[in-house]
Amino acid sequence: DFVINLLKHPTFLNNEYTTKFIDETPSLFDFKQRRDRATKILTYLADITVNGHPETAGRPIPASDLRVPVPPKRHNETPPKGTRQLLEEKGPQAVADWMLKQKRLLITDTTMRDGHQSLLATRMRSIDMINAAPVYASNLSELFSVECWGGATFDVAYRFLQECPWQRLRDIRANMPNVMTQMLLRASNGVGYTNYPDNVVQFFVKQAAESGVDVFRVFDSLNWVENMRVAMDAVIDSGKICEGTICYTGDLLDPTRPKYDLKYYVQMGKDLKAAGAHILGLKDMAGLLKPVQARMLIKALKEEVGLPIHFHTHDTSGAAAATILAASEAGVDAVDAAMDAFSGGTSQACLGSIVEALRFTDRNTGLDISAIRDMSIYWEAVRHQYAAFESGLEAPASEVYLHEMPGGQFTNLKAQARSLGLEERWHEVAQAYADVNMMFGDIVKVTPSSKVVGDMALMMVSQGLTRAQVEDPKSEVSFPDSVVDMMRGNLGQPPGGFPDGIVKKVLKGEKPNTERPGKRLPPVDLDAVRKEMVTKLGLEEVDGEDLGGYLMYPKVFSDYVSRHDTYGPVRTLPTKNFFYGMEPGEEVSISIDPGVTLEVRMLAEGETNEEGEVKVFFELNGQPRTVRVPNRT
Ligand code: BTN
Ligand code: 3PY
Ligand code: ZN
Repeated sequence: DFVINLLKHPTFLNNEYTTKFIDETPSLFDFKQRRDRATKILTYLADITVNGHPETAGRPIPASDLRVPVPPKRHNETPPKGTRQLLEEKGPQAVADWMLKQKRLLITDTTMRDGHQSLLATRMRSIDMINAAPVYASNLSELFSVECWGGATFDVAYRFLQECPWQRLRDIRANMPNVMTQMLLRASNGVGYTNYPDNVVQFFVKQAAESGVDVFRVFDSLNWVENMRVAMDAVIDSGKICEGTICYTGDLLDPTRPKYDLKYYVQMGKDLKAAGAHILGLKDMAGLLKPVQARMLIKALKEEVGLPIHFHTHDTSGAAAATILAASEAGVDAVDAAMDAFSGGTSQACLGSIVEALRFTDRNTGLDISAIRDMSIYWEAVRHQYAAFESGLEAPASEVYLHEMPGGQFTNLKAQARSLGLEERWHEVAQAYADVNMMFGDIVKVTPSSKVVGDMALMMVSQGLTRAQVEDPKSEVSFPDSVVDMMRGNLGQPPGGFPDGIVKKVLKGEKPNTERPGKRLPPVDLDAVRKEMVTKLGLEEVDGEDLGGYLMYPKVFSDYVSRHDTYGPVRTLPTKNFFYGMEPGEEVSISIDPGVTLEVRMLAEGETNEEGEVKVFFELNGQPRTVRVPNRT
């Protein structure tokens, strides 16, 4: 076994072998561990083959003639230098200065984060991203950045995909060394749904920077700059790019909602600049910014703040491209778009079409349109594998201007409504969502404040309550926990505070905390948490990445560890097999480590015995292997 390991090791294969290599490569002695991992993966494949994946049950099935996603050919062996080299060599301020000097419109590709978060309930697996990353490096090196981390992807990776989000980040980084990676950070809410103690936020940012994030888009779910400083300072200290971000809501020309007008946004932009932002993010999470307003807003921010501006929007209304082109004319520096196959609807606007629209103009993006087409053909095949997670939004919807739901929440809330039997009453949910917003004082709705509004709206529709009934001091209403939490001040304060009436009603006289939540949260003893993880989870050692996972989501992370113990590194499975198992006669190659590949052939499924167990017969690297799993069907 030792010799076989040696012969297959990439270092040996590359003729870089010395005896020191044997001393320094304990994995050569890992054959027992590897056999264990193979058994675990076979157990997973057997279980899914027999019982199906719990998440795809009852959902649409991918077409039987599913095209295997094959990444396009790379145009070069050595990727050209990109924005990452600029950051590494000259630092974050140099990147910001460079942005201001560009004539072209800079583009961020969101396919690997917001694209699938908004279209496929965040279910894209790492393997489908890592296979694309080298092609991005070679063929799309003119991109400003690739958004591939943060937001909901962190939690979903552990919780539903049984994989480590940090490893995803490291693998993308290693395969795409020249384009900056970008993440979405919910300021003091980290990548979670509640404010964390300051030292947790600081630790998380530091680890994310070390593991490979270059650009941090930092926003607060109530647009409270005060509550963004800890995260922004941590990003600045790490030497990475701090994109301090304004969340856009409402309509800045609507005379009935004067709270969020041009003056408001310009002031927030100035505050973010004063707080140290290198770039000003403009995050239109619901896709509400209209072309005329975009022209006004971008122009005012450019003139009065002076930072490079990075604009993010969603295409729920169908009008995102018009807004992006208006923003481009007004001088916006960078915009987000998703590769064609992952664009439109609740996702971003179509990247290829924006590139085409600007071609032959003075804002030509410099991206190779044929490389985009080739890449999108790959993404199309990837998307088809996730048919079970499609939301089925059929057409653009101007209703978004009524409810103002973020693109990343829309499909989720719809699924929640379905599970409560309210799918038929979706338009009532949309109206209730708008009513709740006004009842809460017209707030920014973005994770986590959007979840609070959604919880309240669903409750009102399912219990048949109107806004007037909820607000009536004489009626008895039991509010969702998340609403109580927000009114207590645990997510911070919106501009002007929450209306007194609703605070009194929700808190039943309890006094809210209107200070920054982090000010009251005691620091977490990180060493004690590491020790707790060793004893509770049976881990030998706890690195910063695992600690970061546990600090954000103790239960989700613990469940991930215990499933990993049973099923091994299932992130290495092709997506089709991860969700649907194998068919008799099917063969797959599973690369569990660089240079270590399992060749698995599924032979047959046996009968179920009296104990309710099934034998599943495989060939593993040519040797017969049998796995027994419970039959739960
Ligand atoms: C997940 O993280 O939920 C997906 C991977 C683990 C699912 C396995 S499949 C067999 C077993 N039965 C379940 O319902 N879950 C686990
Ligand atoms: C997130 O926080 O995940 C978002 O996408 C907000 O828009
Ligand atoms: Zn978004």
